[in-house]
Amino acid sequence: MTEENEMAAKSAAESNPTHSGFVALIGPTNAGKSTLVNRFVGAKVSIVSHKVQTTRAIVRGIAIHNNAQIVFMDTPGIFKPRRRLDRAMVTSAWGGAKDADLIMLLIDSERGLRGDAEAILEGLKDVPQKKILVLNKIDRVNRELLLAIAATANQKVDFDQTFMISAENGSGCDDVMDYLAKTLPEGPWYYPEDQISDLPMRQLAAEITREKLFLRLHQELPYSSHVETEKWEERKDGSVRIEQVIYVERDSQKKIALGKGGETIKAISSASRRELSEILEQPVHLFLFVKVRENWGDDPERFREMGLEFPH
Ligand SMILES: Nc1nc2c(ncn2[C@@H]2O[C@H](COP(=O)(O)OP(=O)(O)OP(=O)(O)O)[C@@H](O)[C@H]2O)c(=O)[nH]1
Ligand SMILES: [Mg+2]
Repeated sequence: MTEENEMAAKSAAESNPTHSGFVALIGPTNAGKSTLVNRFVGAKVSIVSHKVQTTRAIVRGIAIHNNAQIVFMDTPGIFKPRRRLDRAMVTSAWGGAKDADLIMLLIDSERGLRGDAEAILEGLKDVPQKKILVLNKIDRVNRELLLAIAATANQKVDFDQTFMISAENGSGCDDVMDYLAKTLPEGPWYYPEDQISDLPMRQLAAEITREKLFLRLHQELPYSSHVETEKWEERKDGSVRIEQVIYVERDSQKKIALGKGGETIKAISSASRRELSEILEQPVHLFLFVKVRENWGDDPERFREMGLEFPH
């Protein structure tokens, strides 16, 4: 570079400095937090389902917008915990908020502020970071209702801004990104430019299978199960062999997970395999084993696998 070019580059960098920071997405379960993180990142980094309590631990999704690198922390939904796993999930969500530069409260506009949302607003009052309110699923409700929710929430918590979006169809999402890119502090980026998540591939693969399980199984079963990747073998022919274990709590659950003639597990396996080979861009041989482990919900090792603190 000539001296002149170097000076020009330096002054461009000074007038357009990089920004970076951590944004925690918190909210009631099923508000659309994971859907929104995937949209911001532009790839699937966190699993989504129509069921509550899909996300179990914090997933970081990394996006670049203008000259900012924005690290989104997708957190488990906040609800009234019953089991030990519930408590660990809710604790991890509030922990994510504590670690963030900025907190985004995501509300399902159709459900409004009843129940868990009210308790979260109460909890946010004393949180010192800058907070924004994001009303999601605006494709489902009318404008008057949105304005009413925004007014009530803003009376309770001092939000810097309110946005109205649809994580599903993308409307309003660019405005949020513009705001974040200029509001996050100036500073160097935290991650390499091409990194989109902090989740190791083995764990993402387990999550993808867990998503298929959430979509296929019903009642208490999704909540009584847990997936771990046990083996990952790259083969000479360019394919990969992945072995995963689905833990359930009782033998009766194992029967349901397998299904008649194994048809349920086969459907879960082929849906997961298809998505994994798309993500990995290579052929995948997926082997799923269902094991009964009665008290996995009280086993510290399982919590560690998930990236959760074990609550005593
Ligand atoms: N109509 C509509 N549905 C949405 C929108 N955003 C998300 N959803 C749906 O809402 C459901 C929950 O989405 P998730 O992204 O899993 O919600 P979450 O907040 O991460 O949920 P937990 O991880 O369980 O706390 C899914 O069925 C999504 O497809 C939206 O803008 N409009
Ligand atoms: Mg989620």
